Amino acid sequence: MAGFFKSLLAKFSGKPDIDWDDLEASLIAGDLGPKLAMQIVDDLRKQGRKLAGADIVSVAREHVRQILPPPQPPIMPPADRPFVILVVGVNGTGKTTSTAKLARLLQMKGRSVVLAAADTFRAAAVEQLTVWSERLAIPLVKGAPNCDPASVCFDAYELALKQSADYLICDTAGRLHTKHNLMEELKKVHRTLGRRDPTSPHEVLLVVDATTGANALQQAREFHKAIPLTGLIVTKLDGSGKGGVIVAIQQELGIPARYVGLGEGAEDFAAFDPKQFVEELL
Ligand SMILES: Nc1nc2c(ncn2[C@@H]2O[C@H](COP(=O)(O)OP(=O)(O)OP(=O)(O)O)[C@@H](O)[C@H]2O)c(=O)[nH]1
Ligand SMILES: [Mg+2]
Repeated sequence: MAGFFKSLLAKFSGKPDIDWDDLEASLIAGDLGPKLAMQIVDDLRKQGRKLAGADIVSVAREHVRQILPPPQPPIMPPADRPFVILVVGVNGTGKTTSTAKLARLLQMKGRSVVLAAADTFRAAAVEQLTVWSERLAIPLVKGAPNCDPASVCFDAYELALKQSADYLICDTAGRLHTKHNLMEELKKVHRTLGRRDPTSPHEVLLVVDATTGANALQQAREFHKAIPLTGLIVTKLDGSGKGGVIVAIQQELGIPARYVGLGEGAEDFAAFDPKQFVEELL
């Protein structure tokens, strides 16, 4: 995906005049969202001088830089409780893979993790996480097929507490944000995780697939209405997705990107770095 700015530069360099509609369309195609696209175009037009491709890129970059906040420290749990991360999103965005990758990342930092397989819908989903948990040697709590995902999360919380684990990460089933009953189920999972510690879950991470572009913004809006999201995991940035949706979601909803998925391998995962994103990825 790297190269959105590069493609802008190539497209608008060496032209006698800027085609403003074309520029706005290109910015929207980069998933930056119509609002930001308009702001960037307005800003450039106001300059009232002859502009080169490099000017377009530097103005766009500056706008993006101002929208992305410096990484904020998350809310911390009480000292004797696990830090709880709830992973949510629509089907197939990369929740289970990201749950495992995040567990691995924390494990590499010397932290202990417990996993909850709260996708009780599909047997294959539990198996998928079981394979990861065995590979990483991380305890996994799972329930009977079709059992209540909230009860799996509750049991996993108890285990994390008992083992004095640093983190509990709960993988959930993919759900369409338009399905009312599934969103109610998610609210119950959220409430249940707060039973022993009202500050839990400390992070609710929405997993969005960068290749779905602007659709991810709509998913973020709807999930955020159901349960308060604290951050994003943006996956498949190794594909055709440009990652502009990170900027659009931050600008409209104030939800920051926390992690990025850069491939299918366990190591293709990193904490989101706004500076690197603006300078290299976008
Ligand atoms: N290229 C690439 N593939 C990814 C990335 N993250 C996940 N995938 C792939 O996306 C597919 C779906 O990943 P899952 O983790 O099963 O997605 P999920 O959100 O748990 O899916 P459901 O549980 O069915 O909703 C798998 O083939 C993953 O290997 C990524 O960052 N890059
Ligand atoms: Mg899954």
